[in-house]
Amino acid sequence: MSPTKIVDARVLVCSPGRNFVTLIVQTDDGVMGYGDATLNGRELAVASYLRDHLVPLLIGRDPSRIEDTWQMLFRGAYWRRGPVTMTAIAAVDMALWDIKAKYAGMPLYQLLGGRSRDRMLVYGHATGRDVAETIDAVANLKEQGYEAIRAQSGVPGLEKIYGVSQSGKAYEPADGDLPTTEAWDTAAYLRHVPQLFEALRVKFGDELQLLHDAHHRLSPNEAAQLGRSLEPYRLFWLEDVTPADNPESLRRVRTQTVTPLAIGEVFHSLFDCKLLIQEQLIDYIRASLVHAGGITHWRRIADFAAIYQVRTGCHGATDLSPITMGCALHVGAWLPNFGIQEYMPHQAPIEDVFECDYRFERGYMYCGEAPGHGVSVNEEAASKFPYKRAYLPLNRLKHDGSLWDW
Ligand code: CS2
Ligand code: MG
Repeated sequence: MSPTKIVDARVLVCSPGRNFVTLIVQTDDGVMGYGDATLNGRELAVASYLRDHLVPLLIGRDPSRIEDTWQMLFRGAYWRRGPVTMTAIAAVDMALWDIKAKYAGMPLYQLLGGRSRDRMLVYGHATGRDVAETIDAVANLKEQGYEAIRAQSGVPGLEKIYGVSQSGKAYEPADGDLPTTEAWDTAAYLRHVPQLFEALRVKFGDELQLLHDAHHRLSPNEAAQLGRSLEPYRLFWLEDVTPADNPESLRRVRTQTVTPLAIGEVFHSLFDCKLLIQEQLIDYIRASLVHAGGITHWRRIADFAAIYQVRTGCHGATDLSPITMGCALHVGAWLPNFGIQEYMPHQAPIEDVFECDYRFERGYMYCGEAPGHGVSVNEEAASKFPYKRAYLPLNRLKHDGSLWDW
């Protein structure tokens, strides 16, 4: 059976614990496709882009023409790229792949070329206000079977820092109604991180894969210093050392350290990561399916990366909805150069709204066998969780209050 046309496309904004934007596309014979359109802290801009500008273009189209629709939305708009545009296009793309796979009666990975692996290695987040708390958090994840763990800890002298929850609950990358402010001190951070990893290696030995995220806060020279000082602890990767705007910064870092580098959660397209991949300045590309144009564009990034021996490490923070995770796992099951998948479990009451057929077990994730990407949304349940404005925090230098990279 082949679908003929799209009869409805609606945008759902809900906040079951945090904000998510979902595009629901429906065909004339009632098949539904779901796409994630969540851009943390700027959710309504994407909702409007979809409702006001893309939905009118979708009604009446043949949903099986995924490539042509992608080309129309990307090249046809004249104004290309940018996080809002690429997130909106991604939502349409995911929904259309979901529909195609449902018509085929196959799980999405089959349409992409079938399985290359049985399961996807994931890394979890261990955070603590100090080294001792981070050690406990790592021990807890190890206990759950994680083989790869990202470790972040509070830095002495800094009250609050990226990735570390103050409440003792899981860290959520979103603040309240208005942003809070964190204070930053690069020298204190550079002194502290090697001590954290020294303590972790002493405690857990050599086998555990350890990762760390510097969240775009260092200059190329500082990043090179950090990479070198972490070499004895053999990280799986060091993430986002410098701001992603200047890819050529990584040239300096790369020649100064052999610590593996990962970057890309703020990238929107292949054009953002082309130089990094081509010059082999990174080991892992971390763009997300939702912010980099969906399955159609993301697999082009991954294929391009494969030529240069760069593997993938898809962004998987809780500000991406389960739909993005479902798609990432199907792509991961097929992708020859898959590296690892980030996994931050969503918190309750998200399971009231999103139904997912993927699962986590002892350090790995498994995508389901249901036709499509395996994630759907209960619209009635979603309506009980209205949108709540929420911002990411701001970061300012501790000594003079000037704004710094977040
Ligand atoms: C992050 C995110 O997962 C990561 O590596 O750096 O938590 C990031 O801060 C958020 O996705 C921002 O929305
Ligand atoms: Mg990150």
